Amino acid sequence: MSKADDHIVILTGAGISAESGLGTFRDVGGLWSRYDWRDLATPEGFARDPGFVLAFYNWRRERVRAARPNPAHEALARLQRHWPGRVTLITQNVDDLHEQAGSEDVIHMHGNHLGALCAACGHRWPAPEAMAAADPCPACARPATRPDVVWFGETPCHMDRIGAALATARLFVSIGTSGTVCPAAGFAALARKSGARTLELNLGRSENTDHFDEARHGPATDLVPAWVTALLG
Ligand code: BV8
Repeated sequence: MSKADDHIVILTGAGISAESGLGTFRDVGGLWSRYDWRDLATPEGFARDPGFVLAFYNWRRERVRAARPNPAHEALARLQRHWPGRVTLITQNVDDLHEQAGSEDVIHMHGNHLGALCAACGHRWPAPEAMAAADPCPACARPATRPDVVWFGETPCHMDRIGAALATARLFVSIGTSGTVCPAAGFAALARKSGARTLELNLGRSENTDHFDEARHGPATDLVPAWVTALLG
């Protein structure tokens, strides 16, 4: 593949940031094996105990601040710079390591934790270092501050853009995701339906490895730079 009209669509998950020291969700010792996602990643959990949820996201925001992009993030930024065709980068991650590596126009379908959202009026603003439930919204002044991330049962962001990208993909590549969470878990099958070739780069078999024409298993910092170098020749 090297034609200028070849559109590559990439989906990343927590696994691409694992070697930057950020935890994944469903691996052994992952976040959802230590905390109950119903308490921390649902609107109901936030309504029950906003302080607990905000403390969790403050802690994760602090860890992202200390993290640096790894060679897998850097390789994708290199691909975006040098590939003659379109590259659409979709991430389920709420960290900003793709942007720190130089990637542009990253589609954060589950939001991004550098943003704050008012649960009352929908106003968005840059997240403070530490978010507190009593923080007044800069627009409506009501104490309804929450992280600008998508929780379970909420609608993912940019789904129109994502659907349009999957419909014109020639190659769909999934990197570092367990293929557990919908609708992202269905993207490979959608891309395939539009005639795309599908490739999985993941530490191990994901829940939807069978949706892929090819699967390479190993650490992202090995697989992704090698794949990008081979693609760019
Ligand atoms: C939606 C918040 C409708 C942000 C997260 C029953 C009840 C309720 C809901 C549902 C239900 N059944 C289905 C649903 C829908 C639900 C869902 O899918 N639930 C599943 C779990 C059953 N989905 C939703 O609710 C979504 N909304 O469906 O709305 C809709 C749909 C379409 C259009 C309009 C409306 C919203 C989902 C968002 C949930 N938000 N977190 C945050 O705090 O981060 S969940 C969490 O999971 C994160 O967002 C994360 O991004 C996401 C996916 O996880 P992964 O990234 O894949 O991480 P994981 O740990 O699972 O896997 C890591 C992988 O990396 C592993 O495979 C591992 O092997 C690999 N790896 C590890 N190290 C490395 C590596 N790979 C390479 N190199 C390494 N070094």
